[in-house]
Amino acid sequence: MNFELKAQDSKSKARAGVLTTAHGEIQTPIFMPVGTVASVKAVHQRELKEDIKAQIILGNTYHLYLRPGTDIINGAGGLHKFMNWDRPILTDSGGYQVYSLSNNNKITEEGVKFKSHIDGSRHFFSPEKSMEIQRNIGADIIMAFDECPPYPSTYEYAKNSMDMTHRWLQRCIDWLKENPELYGFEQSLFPIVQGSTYNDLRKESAETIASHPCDGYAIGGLSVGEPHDEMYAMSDLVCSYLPEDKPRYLMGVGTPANILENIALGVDMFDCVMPTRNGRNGMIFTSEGIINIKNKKWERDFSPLDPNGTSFVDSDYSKAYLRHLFAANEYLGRQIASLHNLRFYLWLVNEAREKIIDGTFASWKNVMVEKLQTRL
Ligand code: PRF
Repeated sequence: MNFELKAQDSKSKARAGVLTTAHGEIQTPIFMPVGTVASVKAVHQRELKEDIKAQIILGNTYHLYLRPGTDIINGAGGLHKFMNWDRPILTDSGGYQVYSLSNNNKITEEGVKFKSHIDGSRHFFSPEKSMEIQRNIGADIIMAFDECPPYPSTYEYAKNSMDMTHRWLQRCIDWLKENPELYGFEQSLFPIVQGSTYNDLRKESAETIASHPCDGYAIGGLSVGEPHDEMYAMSDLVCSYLPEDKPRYLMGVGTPANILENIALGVDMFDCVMPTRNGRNGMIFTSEGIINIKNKKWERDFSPLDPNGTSFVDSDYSKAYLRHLFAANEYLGRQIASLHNLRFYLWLVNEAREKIIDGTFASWKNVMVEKLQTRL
């Protein structure tokens, strides 16, 4: 894997780059649609490529391990083949989803015991197990097994958890050294910085993580309930200790405004369920602000869904029509909203990239952030 910086903004810490993987190039900054169970909910792979212009998507170890199971994905020849997606894939390592979804999970030095959210069956993840599953899934970027402490956490909890995440990282690295790739292409391990909202822990974690030579580095443990300013402060601090010449991935962030603010701090990669999950709930993100399409206000608004939008649904359908689909609980409403929102997120990061390259990012960002937070 190779990362090349193409431009750096002079008025902020924003960067534009190209990340090259075995399944093609990724232009950064980039947003990665979430395809938890080998499906980006309500959108086809063809739409993802041709309409949304997704360059990389995300899968989840936790979900894919429980269903369909490692054996079936391996039998298909890996996730790319199983789901017919030939562009890059990143998988999260499983821990975060265990903490947020499973019942009765128990974290020890060895790993995490948990009960499936699907059928209550008992399972165990460790750093080694997560690496084994991620080898079988076969994503281009695989994530280290970490613990994301809840917010707020005491200093003591955050410190112990961070130290364990660092020990777990070494176990991931050791296991990968002994166990080569299964499908003949490179898989890059991204380690994850933790440390909750404590400056000294974040610094220590970033320095520890950065001491391992990796193709990219992730920032975890943010967007878990802390105020936005605190998230930005942590992200800024961590970026200052991560290598300049490697991509930085902020996990699970966020709103369009959060993404632009973090690009300005030097983050290159993002993922979030918001465009799809909130989209299925009727929330439409546009360059002028946020629309709740279920609102009665749109009942007779026959204007295009998003006159500035860059996907076909933006001009093909009106606000009134999409509102009707939601009112009638039609599948198509959720499909249109998901496609629109994902295209909007991909458009937004690409605009950011172009502004970084032409030197106008910082002032553009400030204008956009205001608009993006407006409720229409
Ligand atoms: N760790 C992992 N995945 C994550 C997170 C984390 O801290 C977050 C936090 N926002 C989202 N996804 N492994």
